Amino acid sequence: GVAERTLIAVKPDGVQKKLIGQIIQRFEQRGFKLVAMKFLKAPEDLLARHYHDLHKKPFYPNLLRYMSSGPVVAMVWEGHNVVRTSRLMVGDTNPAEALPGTVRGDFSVHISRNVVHASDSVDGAQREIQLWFDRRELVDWECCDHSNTYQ
Ligand code: YYY
Ligand code: MG
Repeated sequence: GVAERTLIAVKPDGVQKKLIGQIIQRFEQRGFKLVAMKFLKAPEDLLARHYHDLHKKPFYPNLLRYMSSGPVVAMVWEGHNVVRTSRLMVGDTNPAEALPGTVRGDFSVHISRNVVHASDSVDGAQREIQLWFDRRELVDWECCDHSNTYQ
């Protein structure tokens, strides 16, 4: 089977705040492997499917408006425990609770503009990756530092 993968996205506020490079850098430096990446204005139907579990929440209309307000960077990252480790790197959903050193804890203050998305489970990640990427967009390559990252 394929190693664990997750969907990370720099949200429109993260793009506007010029954080794309810094966010990518954190995942690269941690030792995860980039599998796919694209820059796009997410279509409304994609966002609706991405957030379908939240469609009854009071914040849902604002969430979709925000996520479609500008371009995002969608990425697939791979590695040992990448789903859980990414959630730790991204920090609490509410930036007020996100620890310093996390993406949200370093770059955001309000839950409605929390800079980045990270899948919250391995199953959720698989669903989201299929939603955002065609199978052919997932790049098969050897990461030269593999033996320095893993046993
Ligand atoms: O997975 P995560 O992004 O950390 O949080 P979710 O509970 O999946 O909510 C998705 C998204 O919705 C969150 O990143 C911000 C927004 N949101 C909000 O605007 N207000 C809330 N009370 C809860 C979530
Ligand atoms: Mg979520």
